[in-house]
Amino acid sequence: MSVLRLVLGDQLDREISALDGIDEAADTVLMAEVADEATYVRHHKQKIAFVFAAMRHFAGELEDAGLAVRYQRLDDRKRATSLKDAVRAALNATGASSVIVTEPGEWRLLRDMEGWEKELGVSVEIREDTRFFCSRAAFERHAEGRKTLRMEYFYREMRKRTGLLMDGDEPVGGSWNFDAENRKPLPADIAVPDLPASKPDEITQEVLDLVAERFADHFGDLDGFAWPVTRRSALIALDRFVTERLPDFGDYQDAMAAGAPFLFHAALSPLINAGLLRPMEVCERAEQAYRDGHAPLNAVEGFIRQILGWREFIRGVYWLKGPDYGRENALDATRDLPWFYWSGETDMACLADVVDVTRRHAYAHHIQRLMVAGNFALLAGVDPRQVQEWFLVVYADAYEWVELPNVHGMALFADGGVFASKPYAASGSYIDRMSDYCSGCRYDVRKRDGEDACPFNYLYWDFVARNSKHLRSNRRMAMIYKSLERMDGDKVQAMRASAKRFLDRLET
Ligand code: FAD
Ligand code: DLZ
Ligand code: SF4
Repeated sequence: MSVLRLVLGDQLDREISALDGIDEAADTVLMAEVADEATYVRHHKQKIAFVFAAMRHFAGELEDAGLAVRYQRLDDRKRATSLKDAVRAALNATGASSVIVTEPGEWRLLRDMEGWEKELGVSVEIREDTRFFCSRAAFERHAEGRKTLRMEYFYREMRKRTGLLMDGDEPVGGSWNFDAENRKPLPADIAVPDLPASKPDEITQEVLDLVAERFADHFGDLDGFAWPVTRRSALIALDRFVTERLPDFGDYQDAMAAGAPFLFHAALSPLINAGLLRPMEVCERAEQAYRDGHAPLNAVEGFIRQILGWREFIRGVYWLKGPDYGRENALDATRDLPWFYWSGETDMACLADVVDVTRRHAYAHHIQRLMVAGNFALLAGVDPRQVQEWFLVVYADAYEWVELPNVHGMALFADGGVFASKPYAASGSYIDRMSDYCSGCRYDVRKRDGEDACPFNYLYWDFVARNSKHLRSNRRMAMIYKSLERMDGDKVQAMRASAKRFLDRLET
C-alpha cells in the first residue's frame, strides 16, 4: 500500500518526521505551491519567493536521492488552490491509500488538516514536528502549575536538558545569562561585515519572475533578493555568520543603525524556520566557536539563548495558549494601523528606516521590530489584530507560531502579561541611546511636548497615563507611575495634548 507524504514549504528538512520510514519504492512525496498559502495573508514578495525557491530546490534534492516527488507549481495548468485539494488530486493520481504529514506551524492549518480524514476518505496521520528541542507536551509539563511563564527558567531547564554551554551541572562561565554585557551602542567607526551574496540560479530566477508577475501588488521589493534557498547555501551562511559576525553579536545585539539592519545578527531565522538549518547544529557551531576561543561567551551565550531559549519558549506559548490567544486585547487598543507601516511615509526617522529595510529585505532585527515598530504600535494603541497581520506579512521568517507571541505578548502586552512582566514601552531616549536615528530626524528627541518634540516621548507618557487602570498595580511599573505622579501637572497635560494632536492627525 503506498503512502502520500506531504511536505510543507517550511518543512524542508530531509529528517522531517513526515518522511520517517518512507518506502522509496512505493511512496510519493507531495509538495505543492498553492494560492491559499501564498495569499492567506498578503506575504512580502521575498517571503513567497524564498519559500517557493527553497521548495523547488528541496524537491530536486529528494528526487536526486531517489524519492518519487509529485510537485505542483503555482503556474501549472491544472492546479489545486489549497493543500487539501492538492492532496486529493495526488491521491487520485497515485492511488495512495493514506497520507502522512508533519504538524504545521499554525492553528489555522492544523484545524484544516484535522478534517481531512473525513473529507478525503483516507487515513491521515499528523506527526509531531521533531525539529524543536522541546516538544509541545514537554512545554505543557513545564507550564503546569506555574502562575507565570518566564523564559529565563525555561531556558535554564533547556541548557541542562541539552547540555549546551554546560560544564557538568554548572553553566559555562558560572552564570546562565550575560545579557548585561550585551547593550552597547554601535561605535561610529566599526566595520560591519557584509552578508554572503549569491546570484540567483535558474530555478530561483524563474520563481522571482513568477512572484513579480503574480504578486505584483504585495508589499516589498524583489530586487536584491539574497536569501539562501538550499541547504548547501544555508550552511555557508551559517559558517560566514559564525566566523565573521558572531564574535560581535553580543556587544551590539541591541544596537540599531540607519540603513544597516543586519549588523552582527545572524539573518538565519528564515532558514531555520523553513528547515534548511537545524537549531541544534546552529547552537553547536556557536558553542564550538566559544570553545575554540573564536567568540566570547557573552556573544555565544546570548546567541544560543535566542534559539534554545526564546525560540522554543515562544513556540511553547503559541501552542499552549490555543487558537484564540491572539484575540485578547488587554489594553483595549483599537486604533487602525497607520498607513506609514506600508508606505514608510513618516517624518519619524526610526520608523521610516524600519519600514524601508523591511520592504527591501523582508527583514529587520529584533530590536527594530520590538522597540521601534512594535513600541510605536503599543504606545499609539493600535489594534493587536492589525499589528499581528502586519508582522505576519512583512518578514521572511514569519509563521504564526513564532510571530504571534512575539507581537501579541512581547511587543503589545495584549495578553495582559502571559510571559512579559511589563510592557516593552520606551520613549525616544531609548532609541537615541541605541541608534543613530535621532541625529537625522526632523523631531527633537530631547523635547517632550510641542510640534517638534519626538512623538515617542509624549506618546510614552500618554500611554502610561492612559493605561493606569491596567498597569498601575504592576509592581514593575511602580517607579514609572511614581515619576508620573511627581511630574508637573501642566507638563503632563502638555504632553497628553501633543499626543492627542499627533494621534488625531494619524487618523486623518
Ligand atoms: P538573531 O538576532 O541573530 O538571533 C538568532 C536566532 O534566534 C534567530 O535566527 C531566531 O531563530 C532566534 N530568535 C531570536 N529571538 C527570537 C524570538 N524572540 N522568538 C523566536 N526566535 C528568536 N522571529 C521569527 O522567526 N519569526 C517572526 O515572525 C518573528 N516576529 C517577531 C515579531 C516581533 C514583534 C518581535 C519583537 C520579534 C519577532 N521575531 C520573529 C523574533 C526575532 O526578531 C527574529 O527571530 C530575529 O530578528 C531574526 O533575525 P536573526 O536571524 O538575525 O536573529
Ligand atoms: C509561507 C508559505 C507559502 C507562501 N506558500 C506555501 C505553499 O505554496 N505551499 C506550502 O506547502 N507551504 C507554503 N508556505 C508555508 C505554509 O504557509 C506553512 O507551512 C504554514 O503556514 C504552517 O506553518
Ligand atoms: Fe525616532 Fe524620536 Fe529619534 Fe525621531 S527623534 S528618530 S521619532 S526616536
